[in-house]
Amino acid sequence: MKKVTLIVVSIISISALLSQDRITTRGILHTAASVCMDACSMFYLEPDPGYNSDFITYLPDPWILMEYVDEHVEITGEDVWCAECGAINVQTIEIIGDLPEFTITSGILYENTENSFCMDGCDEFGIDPDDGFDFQWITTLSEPEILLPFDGQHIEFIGDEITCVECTALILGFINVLTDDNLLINGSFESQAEPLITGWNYTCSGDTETDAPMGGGAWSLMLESGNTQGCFPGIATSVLSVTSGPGDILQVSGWAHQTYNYVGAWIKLTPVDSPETIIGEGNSHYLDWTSITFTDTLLVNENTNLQILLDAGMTGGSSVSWAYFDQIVVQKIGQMSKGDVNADNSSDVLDIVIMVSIILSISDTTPYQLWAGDMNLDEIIDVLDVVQMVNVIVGQ
Ligand SMILES: [Ca+2]
Ligand SMILES: [Ca+2]
Ligand SMILES: [Ca+2]
Repeated sequence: MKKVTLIVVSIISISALLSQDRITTRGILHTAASVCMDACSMFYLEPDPGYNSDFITYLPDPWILMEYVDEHVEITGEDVWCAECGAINVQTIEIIGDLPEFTITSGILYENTENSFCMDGCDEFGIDPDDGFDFQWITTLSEPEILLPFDGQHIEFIGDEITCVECTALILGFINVLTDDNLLINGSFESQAEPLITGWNYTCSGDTETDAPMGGGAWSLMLESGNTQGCFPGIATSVLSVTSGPGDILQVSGWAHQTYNYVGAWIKLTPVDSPETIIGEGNSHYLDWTSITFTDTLLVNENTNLQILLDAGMTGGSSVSWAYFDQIVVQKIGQMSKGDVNADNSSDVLDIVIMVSIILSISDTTPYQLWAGDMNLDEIIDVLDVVQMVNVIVGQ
């Protein structure tokens, strides 16, 4: 009888080995309430974004894992099945830090084209600090082209302090561009190298993650795609800090990437109370960070509260995908006015000529022309608008 049992066990372990892949996971290790009364359910992992929550064990001696409790760890292992529960059986476990210790400063970056003060080339760039921050030299170790695109910009600089022959300087860790006229409060999902989610709402899962494009600092938003058999839509929204007005020209820019081919990641500008009305949008379905920019004129007749809507796309069935977003910037870059039908920044007889040709159906009407020529806000252009336009010109 014993012999037979042994044979059965060995067959199970061979088939298990054939189907097992090495698993890597990350998160905070906790002790678990023993739901299964076996060695598999003594510990569980509170996972980092993108990883699964699992029971964790080390079958030869689970108690060894006590020293990793409450630590942020990376684990490799294999799936095992105990009497009642499954777990990941640890092969390697390592305590990992969230981010190295960095020095953080904030201010205007400039290239040091004056004589070198340091005689060791460590003063290639400087930072004119904001209140509350110290002056710092910044070195690229003779690769200034890395920082030249940010020359003159207001940035957070997050770097390692190094000592050269004569000076101390920071070398590059991360740059987070601070866009002072950004109408979004928290478009980079961080402040001073700490993750920040302030100002954003989601429908499904979302969290900050250390994956950012150049100029986007250290953190981005990792947003779960919608799933037709789970939570959807996979969106996050943030309301602009000021109300937008008729004719405002808004430029939206940002970075996005997907983790699964053929699922998109969209940045959209919509009214807060009508998110299905897309004022402007851009998207990426690439796995690498992609820059997205679009510009739109707000063709409305009343002040409107707008929001940025980040859309992580949609998958079906068991597919899971995540989209990453960062450095979302919304700027008002111009203003169009009622009456300026030909968009030359003045209202005059040339605009009336176009309005008349529209009324006589001589020319097609663009959405902008319809908005600009509709002086009396009744959504058509007719002689009443021309009369009002004449009054405006005569009254100037
Ligand atoms: Ca960021
Ligand atoms: Ca005009
Ligand atoms: Ca009208």
